[in-house]
Amino acid sequence: HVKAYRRYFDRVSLDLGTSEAASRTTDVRVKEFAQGNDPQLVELYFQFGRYLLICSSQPGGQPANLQGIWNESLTPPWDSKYTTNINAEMNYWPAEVTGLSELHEPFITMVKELAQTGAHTARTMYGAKGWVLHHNTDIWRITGPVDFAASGMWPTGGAWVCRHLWEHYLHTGDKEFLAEIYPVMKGAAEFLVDFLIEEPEHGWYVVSPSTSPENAFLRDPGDVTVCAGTTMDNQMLTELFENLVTASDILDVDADFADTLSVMISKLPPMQIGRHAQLQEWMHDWDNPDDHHRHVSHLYGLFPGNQISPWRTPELFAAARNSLNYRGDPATGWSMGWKVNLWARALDGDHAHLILKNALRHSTDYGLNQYAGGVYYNLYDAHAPFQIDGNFGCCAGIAEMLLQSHTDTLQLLPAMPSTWEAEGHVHGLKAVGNFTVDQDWKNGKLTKVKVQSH
Ligand code: FUC
Repeated sequence: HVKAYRRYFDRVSLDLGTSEAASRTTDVRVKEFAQGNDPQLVELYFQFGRYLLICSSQPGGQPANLQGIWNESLTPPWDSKYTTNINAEMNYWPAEVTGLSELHEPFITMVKELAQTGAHTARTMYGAKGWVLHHNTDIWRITGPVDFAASGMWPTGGAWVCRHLWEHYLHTGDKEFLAEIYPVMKGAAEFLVDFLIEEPEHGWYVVSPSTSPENAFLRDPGDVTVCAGTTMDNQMLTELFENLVTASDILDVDADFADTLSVMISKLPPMQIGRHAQLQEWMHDWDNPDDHHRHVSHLYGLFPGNQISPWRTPELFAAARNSLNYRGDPATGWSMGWKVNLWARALDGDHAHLILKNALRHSTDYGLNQYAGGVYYNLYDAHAPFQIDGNFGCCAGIAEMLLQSHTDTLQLLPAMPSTWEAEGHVHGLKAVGNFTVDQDWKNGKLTKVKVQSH
């Protein structure tokens, strides 16, 4: 076992410094983390996340599900499946950046299989071309709406899972792989092009009906607003269409379809800033600053997407930060995993670290309470009971605090919290363009950087 996991594991080494707390047992360290000084626990949590992916996502097997492979129940929460409006994707956020690229394979294969079952659903349910995925799938690769009607009818899962195909290409530069997955990405776009309708006010092309996953602007518990043209849908469609235009150019195929997509991009609703100086979650200015919902879907463009950045879109960047502040810090396990990444992309290391403190709070909740966050003593993430996405989200978030490469640049130590500054290193993180980056620092300043191109 040691030999098998070390093969992948040893590619990345992280040292954030070790304090006296590291000599205590894990239960004590978890209980004391928020008050004390224990940077090594963050390092452990990061490496534990990588270890969990190594052990739950081997090439040729199934992708890690809501419990990875560690479900103990015959009636687990959400059937221990794959929720595709955040959770399944979050499991794979660490794959490329933390040097585990080939462990992305089970997820990528699942996407190829979803393109087959999803073509049937697109045809029979909507009379549409291409393939569709709603908010959930399972080992049989179901693609129709399930669970609560409004949550289940979100029709843009295909765009989100396709981002993983593209990320794998970006991190490996493997053009044969790009040629292989191009038809899958194209099929996802064909469905969306077919599905888009023109809204009457501005003439924008919108996905309708849809949702901003699981959220509502009118706050009755359990409500989900069914509407048109949500910000997340627009961001995901823009991204998928742009990636396809780039791919068609690289592969020298489908110039006509690329032209269609370019026209479509220009007709999608733009991201908008609302009356609370927030990035609007919906096409209309409906956001409520007291909304602390766990999903932060409209911030997709900040992370995992790259449409919002301080130098390309400074106004939207400021608005996204405001939205993040309004949403608040405490949340369910995976939601905090997302927020670590978002604060890292907002270039605020201390805030990202504050979220980590909340995420590493000890959870005493072993029942069925999805609002419980924190971790158990074995460092499994609590979304009571255990849900593994929070482990993977935080793992990716810690990497994101130390290296970013989503804007055609390498950002070295972009969101370093003051508590880690004394001395440390991170070696082996991977960047877009197939680079391995080693960074050493002292007193908050880089002392050595090694960038290796593959
Ligand atoms: C989404 C989330 C829930 C839970 C479920 C598996 O529906 O909103 O919190 O994580 O997936």
